Amino acid sequence: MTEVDLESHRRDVEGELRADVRAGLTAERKWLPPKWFYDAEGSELFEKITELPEYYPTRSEREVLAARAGDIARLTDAHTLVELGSGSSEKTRLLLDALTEHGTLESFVPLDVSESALAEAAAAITADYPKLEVRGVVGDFTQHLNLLPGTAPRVVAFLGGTIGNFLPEERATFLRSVREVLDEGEWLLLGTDLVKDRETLERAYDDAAGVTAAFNRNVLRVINARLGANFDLDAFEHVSHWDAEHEWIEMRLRARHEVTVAIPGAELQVHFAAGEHIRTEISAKFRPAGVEAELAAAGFAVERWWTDSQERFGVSLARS
Ligand code: AVJ
Repeated sequence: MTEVDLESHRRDVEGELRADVRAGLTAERKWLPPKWFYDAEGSELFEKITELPEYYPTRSEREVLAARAGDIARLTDAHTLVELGSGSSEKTRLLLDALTEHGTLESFVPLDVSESALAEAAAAITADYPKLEVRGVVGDFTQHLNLLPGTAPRVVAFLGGTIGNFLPEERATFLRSVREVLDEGEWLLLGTDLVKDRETLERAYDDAAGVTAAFNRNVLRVINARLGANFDLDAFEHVSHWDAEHEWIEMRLRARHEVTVAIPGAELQVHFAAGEHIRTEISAKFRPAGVEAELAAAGFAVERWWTDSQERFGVSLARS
């Protein structure tokens, strides 16, 4: 495989995990941030999720990007494509192809918390786009936006519906911080999964093959590995719940029976009552008017709004 240089802004991963575990597992209602799913194994499990029959968002978004990549290239004249939470960058190739053909693109800047996923993606893109400058950044998109390289005009792509992992207030803060690092006339390309019936949504997060369940439990394996904890993964049941009031999917790990877990690396003992759960992820679903309003509140003007043929997933192209 091609070797690539990555720039890393993740300085104290153990310390960050320790702080998150202490905050989340001592709370009245236990929770953990979803970014800890994505070690090498978790990133691979997520790639498998994207291929599941029940998990439609990846296919729906790909349909939109395949149809609109040429429009995106023409409208933006992008010199730099930045991708936040890039993972495998598989769908991004549609954008790279269109922007390369359009003739403006100079560099690609994928940013991800998973060094393994990023290294693999950056190497594959470097090999397949020899004229492109690829500058992978290992980092957290809530912390490391101000360090993004590349010449203007830039397009910041935040795809897959990952914005749905934020709570509404965090979302507003995040969108404003993206707007702040961009100059006037630069772009945000945002993927948002749309509100739909409960069954489709809950099944997308609870597949028959159990891949999402393994992905969910992976956060416990990460805590075991990094903080020396003794979570028994079989003691926790995977739950996918559509919260119709907040319009988000909530993934939970529910204790099948009473259990006490030791987490030496966080100097913590955590007690679970039978049936008590940890909220491990929210995945908010959107309505078109809501997306536009949130982008406007952050200082973006939506220039284009596209959906797939089944109107399951929306993609906004917004201008700073
Ligand atoms: C990568 C955050 C977009 O919320 O749909 C998939 C993660 N979690 N199945 C999503 C996920 C469970 C995914 N994102």
